[in-house]
Amino acid sequence: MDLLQASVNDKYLALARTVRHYLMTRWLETERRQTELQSKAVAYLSAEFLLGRQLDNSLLATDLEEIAAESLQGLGIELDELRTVEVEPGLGNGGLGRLAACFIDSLATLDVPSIGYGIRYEYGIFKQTFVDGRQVEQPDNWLELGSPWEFPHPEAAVTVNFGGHTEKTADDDGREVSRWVPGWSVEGVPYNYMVPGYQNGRVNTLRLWSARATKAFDLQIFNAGDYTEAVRAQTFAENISKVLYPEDSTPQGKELRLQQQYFFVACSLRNFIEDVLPAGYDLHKLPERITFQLNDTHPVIAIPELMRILIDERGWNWDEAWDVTNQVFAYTCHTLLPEALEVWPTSLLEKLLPRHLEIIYRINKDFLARVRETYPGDEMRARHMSIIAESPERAVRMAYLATVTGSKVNGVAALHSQLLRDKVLKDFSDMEPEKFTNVTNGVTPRRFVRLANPGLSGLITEAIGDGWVTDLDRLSELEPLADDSGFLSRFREVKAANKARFADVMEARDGIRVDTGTMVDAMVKRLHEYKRQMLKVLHIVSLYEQVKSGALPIEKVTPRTFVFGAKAAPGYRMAKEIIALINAVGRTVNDDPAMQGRLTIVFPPNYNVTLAEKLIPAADLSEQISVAGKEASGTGNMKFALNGALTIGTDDGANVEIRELVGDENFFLFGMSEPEVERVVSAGYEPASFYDKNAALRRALDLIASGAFSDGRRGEFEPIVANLLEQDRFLVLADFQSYMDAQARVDTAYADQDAWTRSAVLNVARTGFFSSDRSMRDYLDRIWHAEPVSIDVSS
Ligand code: 26Y
Repeated sequence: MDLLQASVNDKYLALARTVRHYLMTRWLETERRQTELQSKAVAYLSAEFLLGRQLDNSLLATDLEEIAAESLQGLGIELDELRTVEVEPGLGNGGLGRLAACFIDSLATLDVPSIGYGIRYEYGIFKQTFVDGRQVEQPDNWLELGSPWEFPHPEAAVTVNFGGHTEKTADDDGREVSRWVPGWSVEGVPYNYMVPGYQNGRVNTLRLWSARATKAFDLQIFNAGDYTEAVRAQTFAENISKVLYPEDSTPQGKELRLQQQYFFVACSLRNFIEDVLPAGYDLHKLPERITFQLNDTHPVIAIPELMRILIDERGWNWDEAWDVTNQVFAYTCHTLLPEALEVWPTSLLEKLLPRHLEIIYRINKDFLARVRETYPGDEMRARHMSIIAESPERAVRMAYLATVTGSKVNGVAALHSQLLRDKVLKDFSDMEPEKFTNVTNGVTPRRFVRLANPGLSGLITEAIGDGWVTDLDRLSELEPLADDSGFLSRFREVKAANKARFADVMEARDGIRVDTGTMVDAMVKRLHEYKRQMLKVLHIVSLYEQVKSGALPIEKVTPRTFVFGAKAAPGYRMAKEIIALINAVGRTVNDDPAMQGRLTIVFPPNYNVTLAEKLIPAADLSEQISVAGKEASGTGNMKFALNGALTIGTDDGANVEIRELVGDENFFLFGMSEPEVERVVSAGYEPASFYDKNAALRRALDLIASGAFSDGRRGEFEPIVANLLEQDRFLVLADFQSYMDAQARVDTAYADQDAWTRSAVLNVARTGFFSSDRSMRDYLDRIWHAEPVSIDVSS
């Protein structure tokens, strides 16, 4: 095509194809090496991979950025313009999906043979828009303009069965065996993505599955002459990979979701066993060759699937199959909310996966026998530990199935893993303590420092060299520079430039004005009551109320830009109300001349990885304010700290470890600890008593209830206020004063810019621990026991 006629998208696609072509040789070489060596590998099974844009990451991994920019310039094309047209693949909800993306980046960079398995959703996480301040969801048609980073392999499609029934027959030796007679099937088509290591010549694979109707299915109906029915069947099959479920933490017992889970897991196991392993591989040796890491319970149906393959398809006996299955799976739990633990009704499993249900029953029977042997006469314990729940309906507890089967079970931060052992999975940990371990989460420094923050990266590299990009502990060498005034002022300049860049993005993206002279105070994460965006709202409303009532002179208010980014699950009523409230408060406060632009609220819609990369480097303050004991880890907290924001946070998730590392004096701790929360709740928490006792809190809540943010309509936010006064499950009111006090300390600290910048530098210097490279090393040591294999780059 003629360059003059090429659209920006054409040019972007051309560049993407050039870069991927360059990576291809390395990809093939990586695969050749693995075929030759058959080293132990890791398969990361995850229903979500929240990848973010690919072009920048690929240019960095290949070190082609400079060359690309120059050659494009020669053609009169700006690389920066091409970057911005890429639509990010939003194939995840939030933390869990983004973590998977960080992990595969680190595995490739550490030279570990590994493969990611997931679903190629045609529609990713919905696009969030606001209409009158309320969230309205739009489909995310991310494939619309073409997707240059994927390689479809329709010729390698695999068949996945569903439904039908089981039959009892006898095997050759006359033993009774069960046989699955499926009712219907679909095909899974693999789409491969390259996962390049950072400038090391390794390119691993991410294999995402897309569903389509089977030929047999088509043919059958074609022969029956029912065209309409044939097309309907097609649609039915393709629905399986159509859309990412946007609920997080509230599992919906939806049949389609179970279909998705089994679909991708069945495709992945079959692909690994039949296509990745060499022909004739002795599956008894499987544990030497692979660990299947289960990213939460979403892929746990892989456990009975492997048992079924070994027993029904390979003719193994139960004990042999169990022995291998036991060794190849490990399970990561990402939650502490009891309501977030997935449970599948046996009635649904019976209908969709009858043979798997039988296998689960048998696993449970053997397990309960072990429990009774260990704890004779303790029937209560056996009932509690059963993989099968009996009420409210008979259902399979997927977390228990994973715990019973997995070689290891890990939580995602030190506190979280401790709470898993002490509470959520206590009986299991008492019985098999050595099974439980912790691996604190991490984030990839390539995307979230090197790419997102070129200014800071340049400054760091100038000071300590560029080794930090793959060895983030080396950031500690920056520590002495926290007392170097020259370094501090350059650090401040970088922050200022990042704020200017963020302001430009906000203007271009949403027409939102950001005052770069203010403190950027950011709270970005899914909207959830336990994360407590409400607490932040009460802080803002209270400041506003104090200014309006004359209690606080406006000149005393530290100029702040409060940035919110948050999607609510479409069916989560209260979360959506809170979004509406944030926007309503924003409108009122931003438009009030009395505020003189000192307090500004910006809530860009559709917060995603791409926006995170612009916001995080610009932030001064990171809000990590969940009620203690509910946020498993958090990973945004790590990204902010690494980019030199100070944290205001509770003693929750990985905040605990961040604070330990950066030091109390560089962290604004507030709120009840987890044991305190526990005590308050069991003593019978009465939120209204805090309202009664605390005048500032009362005034803030009354102001919301008065209609001040809803054009006088008093009922508008009544559900929120009533919920806080009557229930307040997440202790917002109980922590309010402590939070206000901590925010006052933030203001005081921020007033001394030298001291603040020093703290910011120390945050960077002391948080190298949170590299996902370190997380991967921990998984390798504690769970996977696989070794790096280097790829010869000269080829
Ligand atoms: C079952 C379905 C409804 C479901 C879908 C997505 C359930 C959960 C999720 C996602 C959970 C998630 O993102 N959890 C977060 O995982 C992060 C990575 O470990 C943690 O940092 C974070 O604290 C946790 O909330």
